[in-house]
Amino acid sequence: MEPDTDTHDTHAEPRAEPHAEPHAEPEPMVVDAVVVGAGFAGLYAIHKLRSLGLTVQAFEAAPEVGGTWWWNCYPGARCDVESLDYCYAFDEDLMREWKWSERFPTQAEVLRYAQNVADRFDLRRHIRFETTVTAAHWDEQSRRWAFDTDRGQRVAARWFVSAVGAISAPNLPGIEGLDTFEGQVLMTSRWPHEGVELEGKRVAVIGTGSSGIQAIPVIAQVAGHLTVFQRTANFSCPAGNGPIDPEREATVRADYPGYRRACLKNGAGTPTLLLSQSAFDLGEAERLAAYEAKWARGGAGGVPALFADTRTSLEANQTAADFVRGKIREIVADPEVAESLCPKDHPIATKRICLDTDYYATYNRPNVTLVDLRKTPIERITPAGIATAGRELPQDVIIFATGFDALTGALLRMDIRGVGGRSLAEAWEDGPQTYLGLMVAGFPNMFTITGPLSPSVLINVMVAISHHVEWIGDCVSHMTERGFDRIDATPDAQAEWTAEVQRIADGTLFPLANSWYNGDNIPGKPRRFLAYIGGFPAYAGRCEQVVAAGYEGFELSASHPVAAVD
Ligand code: N01
Repeated sequence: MEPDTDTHDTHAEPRAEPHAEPHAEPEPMVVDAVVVGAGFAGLYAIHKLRSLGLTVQAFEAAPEVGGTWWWNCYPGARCDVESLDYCYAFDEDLMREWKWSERFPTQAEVLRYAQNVADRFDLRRHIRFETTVTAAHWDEQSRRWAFDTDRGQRVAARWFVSAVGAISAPNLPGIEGLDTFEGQVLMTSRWPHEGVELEGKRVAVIGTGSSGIQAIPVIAQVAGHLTVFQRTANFSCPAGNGPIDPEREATVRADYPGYRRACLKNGAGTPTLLLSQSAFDLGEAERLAAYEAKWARGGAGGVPALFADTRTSLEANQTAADFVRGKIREIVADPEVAESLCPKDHPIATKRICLDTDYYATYNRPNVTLVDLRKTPIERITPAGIATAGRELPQDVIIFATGFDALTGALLRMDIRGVGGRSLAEAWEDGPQTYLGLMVAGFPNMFTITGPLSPSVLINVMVAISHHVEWIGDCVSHMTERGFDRIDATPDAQAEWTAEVQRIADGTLFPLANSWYNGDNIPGKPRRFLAYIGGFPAYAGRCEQVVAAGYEGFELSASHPVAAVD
């Protein structure tokens, strides 16, 4: 589908042309708000801000809407939140009319949903596709942000809404010799939309997180031989995917808004799964039966979702971890391979739990080999393949499923400069600091949807996105009605929030894992827990309190004297 780049926001003047002469200094286009990114966060932000009467310009690096669901079209890509939960709730007609086909939607189906939303609400005319925002600089005098793009556009806006995504900046590890490889190199996070011929080929997958674990069983069905290079064994539970259950669908649809409101009362913004607070509230036989039933039913959160103390007590955690390790040993025929696949270096669910379809059984196929990098690390990539432990494993294709520079990566890849020209990179030298994950002190009028230190990646992200977009919309309305044109988080409020997020995480087992939640996967990234783990209701309650107390922890001001408004 071709984007309509010529039908831009009609209120925005003067208009910048997409391909400016290299040395020309075009006048910036002035709009009320710039939205960076046109995934689910960006689409809803455009819709919301436009509905407030604001002029909006959005930029999107991809040629289409959908964000992560555009880029991650690798074989087997699928959402691990149930389709009935993975959708917007702001429009009842949309909720009623859109029909999902499976319990867990494929990437293609989620992308179609995003495209449908863009068309239904006529959002494309606000978006410049295939355009990356390279810089955003705050100008104190005009109280506006000035943006530059890789296509030479210059835009100025009062409001800067970042919708860049929490898990969107790919991580390609610098493995020696990669540039000498004569075969094809692919990344799950940048999969070619025209598809890739893997039939009969020698394929290597590096990485066994959610992306690798989804892709491996599907690739194994077509590859001549698949070699999986595993650095850390990961816990995975069955997704239990299938056609959507008509009975459940009918129950949810009977009162969809009510169902969503009920979900918001749960920590993850999805239907509650907890059987009990503690795994030890049940006797051993009863607990095992509960784990068995959950394993058979599949779905959200896997086995660890049954008891609250899986996240906080090593003993409770071990009961779930042992159960899953037992399943791996049952499923995988070769005991040595099974042992390599059994995670032993982190408590279960302290790295994001994976949901799979036939992942462990895939290792019983004659055309699949597991290379345990803990025993035989990758030495280098050669022109013909991958060398480990003194032998070369020839490959036609190497697929990197090596994850993302999560939460901070996409923001830091732009040159963002706030008050006094201070860069975001400088401000976050020791790790991200934010107030509520929504704003960064010293970067006025910049909102970060699902930003660092908000619940974002720990809850149903559609809930996280919707909450942030609505909070930002209310804030902008509040300011506009009162004639305010500048809002900034105070350094004190930010410091308190940043410390609180870490303190709550330190009360759980999460810091025990080497994971992207802690920034461990990116060399040199400061170690800090990157998301608020206190659950959605507590977080949303806090955001509400802040507003009720007159935007406590924020400074709101006007460049001109304003009349009092009740
Ligand atoms: O990335 P990951 P992902 N040499 O970081 C390995 C969401 N998501 O794209 O663990 C060898 O989890 C790395 O090893 P280690 C979801 O939130 C959702 O899979 O660092 N290996 C790990 O095995 C998820 O958590 C969905 O030791 C290297 C893997 O690469 C998040 O995105 C689907 C390496 C990376 O795993 C990220 O998932 C997909 C190296 N140099 C993703 N560097 C669904 O909705 C890294 N690795 C289902």
